[in-house]
Amino acid sequence: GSLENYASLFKIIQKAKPDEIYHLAAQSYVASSFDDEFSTLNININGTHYVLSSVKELGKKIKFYFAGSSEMFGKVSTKYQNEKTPFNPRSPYGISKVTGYYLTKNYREAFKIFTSTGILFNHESPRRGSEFVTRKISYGVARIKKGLQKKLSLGNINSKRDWGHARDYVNAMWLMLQQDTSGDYVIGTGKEYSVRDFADKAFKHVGLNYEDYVTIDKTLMRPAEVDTLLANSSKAKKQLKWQPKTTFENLVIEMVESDLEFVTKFGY
Ligand code: F7E
Repeated sequence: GSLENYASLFKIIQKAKPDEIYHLAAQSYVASSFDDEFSTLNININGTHYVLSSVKELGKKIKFYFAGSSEMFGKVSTKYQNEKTPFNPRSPYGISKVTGYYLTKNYREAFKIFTSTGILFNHESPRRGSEFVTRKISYGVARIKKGLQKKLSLGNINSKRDWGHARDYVNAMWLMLQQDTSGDYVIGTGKEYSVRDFADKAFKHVGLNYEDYVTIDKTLMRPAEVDTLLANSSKAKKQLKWQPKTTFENLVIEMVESDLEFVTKFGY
């Protein structure tokens, strides 16, 4: 199916007769959303609306999960963000997710459909695409260690994120749809590290110093940056009994180890 095509989504949902829908599909790369605002807004907003509308039209008791994002908080004025923190998005991507959040909420309130939004902070793993900074670093470190690359160019290495492991976060999504009532949940680790910290740990893991390899490329800086994001997941911990299991250190090591294995096996 295509998020740009209501009929295709409707037909798939009609045919599959799902009990639960996890709507994760989107143009999810924040930097690209500045280059092509129109596609990002069209795909992310209309795509979400099409899935929600199909659920409503099909009249089945489908539980719906919407992938919200910490990018909805954007430029924050509080150290920690929870479900009550005001949204202040800084990118077309963030704006599209705020709209998706309100669409999801409105279908819950107006049509009594079980719809929940997970406001997920950055979640990483070896499966992350290399356009995102964590995988760019882990892959770059592996290539540098194996002599395939000399330098790693990055943008704003001072920006801070609450990085968790995708495996833990998928578990949170599933838990949200196993509840008796729907709602919104902030999902993060409650710990914050900079891009620089990630690079430092990743290079250290293979016995190198990031300062000898990282170069700063100003063209990788965003027109409007989100400097810091840090989750307060008390609601999820209490209501979903959810706890993140992977530490930042283990996340970095898992990603670097996986890329070392990849580079050794395929040679690129
Ligand atoms: O950037 C900085 C960059 O592209 C993280 C998506 O899954 O999480 C993700 O969004 C930070 C930013 O992820 C480079 O400026 C420095 O401050 O890995 P990212 P993101 O923008 O935080 C949220 C929760 C989502 O919902 C999104 O879909 O790292 N940074 N140097 C860089 N970022 C990239 N990509 N490349 C660099 O070279």
